[in-house]
Amino acid sequence: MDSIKTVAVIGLGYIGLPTAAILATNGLNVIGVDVNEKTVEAVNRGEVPFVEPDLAVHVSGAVSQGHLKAALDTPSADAYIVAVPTPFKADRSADLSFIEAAAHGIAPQLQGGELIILESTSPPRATRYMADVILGLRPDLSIDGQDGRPTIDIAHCPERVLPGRVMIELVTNDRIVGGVTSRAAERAKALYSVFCQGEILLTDDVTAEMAKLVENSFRDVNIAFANELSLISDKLGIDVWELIRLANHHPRVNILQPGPGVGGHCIAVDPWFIVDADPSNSRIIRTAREVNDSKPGWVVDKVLEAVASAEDNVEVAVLGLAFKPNIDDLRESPSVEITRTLAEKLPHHVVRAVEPHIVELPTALGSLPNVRLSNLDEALTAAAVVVLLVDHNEFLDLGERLEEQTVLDVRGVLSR
Ligand code: SAJ
Repeated sequence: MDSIKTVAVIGLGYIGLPTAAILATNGLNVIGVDVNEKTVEAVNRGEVPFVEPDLAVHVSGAVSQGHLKAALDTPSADAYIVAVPTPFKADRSADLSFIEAAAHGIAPQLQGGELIILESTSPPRATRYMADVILGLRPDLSIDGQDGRPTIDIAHCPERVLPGRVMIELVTNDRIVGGVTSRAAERAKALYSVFCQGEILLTDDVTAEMAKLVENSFRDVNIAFANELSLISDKLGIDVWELIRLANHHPRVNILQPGPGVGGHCIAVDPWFIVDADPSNSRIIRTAREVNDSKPGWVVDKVLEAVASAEDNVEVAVLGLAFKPNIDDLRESPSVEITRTLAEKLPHHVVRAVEPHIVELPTALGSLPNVRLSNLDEALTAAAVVVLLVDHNEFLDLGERLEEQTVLDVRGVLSR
């Protein structure tokens, strides 16, 4: 149906590079564009600038076959996929400056007939905003052929892959494709069909933007419910883990697990885009964010209470810094925030952080004189107060080794 032979992927991060590589290994000519010179050089050598299972073999194969190249400037192409960051600003609205910059790179290259897809997680109407920026720079083009102007097709196709399983989920997950026009959606579907074996579901651009945000908000709201139960249970003096286990025996109840708060750069961010789009109606979504964001502070207060009722200068062991089990990713991790706050509030106590997946503390912790990266044995021997923050496999069978210390089990590991 389509004559797409060359694709430019703007942004060679966790999503852009895997997408570029998989398109290239499926025979398309792909040029990856990034502002980071080191990333461009690494990809052109066939190397990968970050760790993701199976990505390296795809990139080196595609580069050596001549199907994948990287560049600093946006080239002319038949299709463009924009996969740049959309962080949130201090007022929690989305920062669209990277999308604007991508649009400025693409606009001068267009001749009419191109397909432009936004993949970045975006607030409602960001795709239309990108279209407006491009058409503002290129008034000779149009979306609908009005006044005989050549057309461009614009769609949103949010990524939904789980880090660590990207190369598998890119192929197997269903995808939502939202077109600014139905022709744009059909063309985007044809392009993703090159590698996606899941169902490709078509809708409009704003519904596609919201679908991605809603998926992550659904998780956030349900985790907030579990975190709220953990506070109420603590007040009532009952075990929240037992409570949830019992309630989940009901055929229509499935409560998630409480924890130290929500980490990562998706679930803790995306709900704010919905709140920003409609503040007065997003009451549950906003409250859920606030409940989850307040959980690290509650954990800190509990640890401070335990330390206050122990002898002077006891050491504190914090088990786990990653934002979820069995990974090394510390980004937006509530455990890092808890460890930092504890170290600041307890300047005369040693805080031992145990994180089997890292060899060096992140700067936020390494710069504090009383934080040490310790192995598990050292920490359990030295500390009188132990805080279990991440359910890494290494921490699942500690039962007998935690009998002497005061233990705060924030993940319910000991109740399993
Ligand atoms: N968490 C809890 N209790 C739970 C489940 C999770 O406290 O019962 C916490 C985790 O410990 C972690 C955070 O939530 O701190 C998020 O972890 P996660 O594994 O639920 O999700 P992410 O952030 O790694 O990936 C999510 C996924 N979205 C959904 O499951 C709806 C993924 O599919 C998306 O592609 C990704 O966000 C993204 O890029 O948006």
